[in-house]
Amino acid sequence: MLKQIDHIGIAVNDLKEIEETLTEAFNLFPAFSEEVEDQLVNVLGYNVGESTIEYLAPTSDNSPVAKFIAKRGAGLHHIAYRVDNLTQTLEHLKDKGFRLIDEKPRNGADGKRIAFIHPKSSNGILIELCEVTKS
Ligand code: CMX
Repeated sequence: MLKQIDHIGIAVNDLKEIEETLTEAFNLFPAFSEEVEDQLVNVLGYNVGESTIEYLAPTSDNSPVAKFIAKRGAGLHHIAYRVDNLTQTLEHLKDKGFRLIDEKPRNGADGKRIAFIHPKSSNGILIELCEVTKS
């Protein structure tokens, strides 16, 4: 059902600082940078080999990422798994009794459709499921 780890999400206060550090340390440049209005975050995405890291900064005090940083500090926020059919995967999890944050796919960064499983239902780790829609 899971194809691969799509990305790791890291909550930060300041994307500019992250960008400067990664450029200075590794000569690494972002693969994409965008605001995801639906999630109240700005996202800076890096590809490292076959892996992707998304740095997330809140765009409002109401952002889930702002609440996360206030409560737990900056750091690992979620793991995202890629699936073939997100709607079907959500139905499967719902049938199994998992607590879903999103019962239907929403728009995420990098043109993907995304949905989250509540961390209370997944051993305290926030899991994102995502489906790649662009070719
Ligand atoms: N990982 C693990 N646990 C988390 C968490 C995270 N990222 N975020 C919150 N929690 C925990 C809290 O610590 C808290 O646990 P305790 O009750 O044991 O203290 C519990 O979840 C409830 O947290 P809360 O602070 O009361 O916050 P909310 O209930 O308002 O929201 C959550 C929590 C997970 C439902 C909300 O953050 C959410 O909807 N997340 C999904 C969307 C999201 O994170 N979007 C940003 C990224 C978007 C992107 O990648 O594009």
